[in-house]
Amino acid sequence: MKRKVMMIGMALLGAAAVASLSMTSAQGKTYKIALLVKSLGNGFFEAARDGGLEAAKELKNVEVIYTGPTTATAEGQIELINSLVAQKVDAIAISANDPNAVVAALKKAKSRGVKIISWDSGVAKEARLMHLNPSNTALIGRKQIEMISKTIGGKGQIAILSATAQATNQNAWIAAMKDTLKDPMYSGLELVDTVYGDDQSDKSYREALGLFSKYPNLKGIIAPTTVGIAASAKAVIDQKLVGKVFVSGLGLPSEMISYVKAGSVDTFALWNPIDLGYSAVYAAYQFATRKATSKAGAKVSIGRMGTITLDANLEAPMGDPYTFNKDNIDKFAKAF
Ligand code: RAM
Repeated sequence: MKRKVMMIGMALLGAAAVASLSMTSAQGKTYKIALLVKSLGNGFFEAARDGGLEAAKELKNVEVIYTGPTTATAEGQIELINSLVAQKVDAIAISANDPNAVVAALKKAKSRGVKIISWDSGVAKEARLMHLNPSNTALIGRKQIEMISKTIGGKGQIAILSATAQATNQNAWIAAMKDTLKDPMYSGLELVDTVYGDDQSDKSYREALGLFSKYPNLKGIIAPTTVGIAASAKAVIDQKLVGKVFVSGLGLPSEMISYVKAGSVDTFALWNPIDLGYSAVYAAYQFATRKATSKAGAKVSIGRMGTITLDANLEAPMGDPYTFNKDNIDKFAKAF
């Protein structure tokens, strides 16, 4: 993926790499906004970082600090939250590995004047000013059942291969999938298992192999994670199960293109992660500069993506997901 990013600062923050773009306006303050992700080395978050840097460039008086632990753990994020407070950031936009475990650290940050929002994977309401969902949660869940059902002809065993067991976003999507499965329309699908690859390629790959041996009649895997879907699709090919087991879920077109062409994936979905990172930084800036308020019905600008309205839970979706298949993947794989 070709991305035009200006990285003029690379430093180490604990175990985490930090990319920063500083654009100081002629006069006045530069706002330090941390984009704290679940883990480094994940293409989804790298695309979101590029969107965040784009927002910083547009807003001019923003420095984005992109950071995350090396593995997707709450402990790693807590350490980073404490470091960010010491660095006197103005805002933290977090995609959380656990909705509750990071709350105490975030509250401490808040008491030091740091504005907290969550995006992608949320934190408990008490610890944030708002949460930016990529899309509507129920819709994302339903979509994934629809996709696999269509591919396998509405019949057979399916399994879910998720990220970490505590991930707020995956757990909400899995709950929505289970709700969708209650629809008589999907009575031919049998959900046999849910396993966790922790957003690590090798663990996800091993979990996929485990599913193949435990369920010889398995027809489909839904992986609501960009790491899990790519690892599962590779496992299907390596095990020569193309045509027998199909993988669907949420993935990056740039990472999935070869699997779609090889036939282990028919359709999958995602929103634009660049837009999501852009929107997260833009929204965090609105709170840091006191242009937005944290209350139900309040409107928050997300720049070129428009304006979102906070619901009773102080959440808002960015937009609708896209669906990818062999007919459109070439075009999208160039973007993210
Ligand atoms: C992984 C992460 C992320 C999720 C995507 C779909 O990259 O778990 O939080 O939104 O998948």
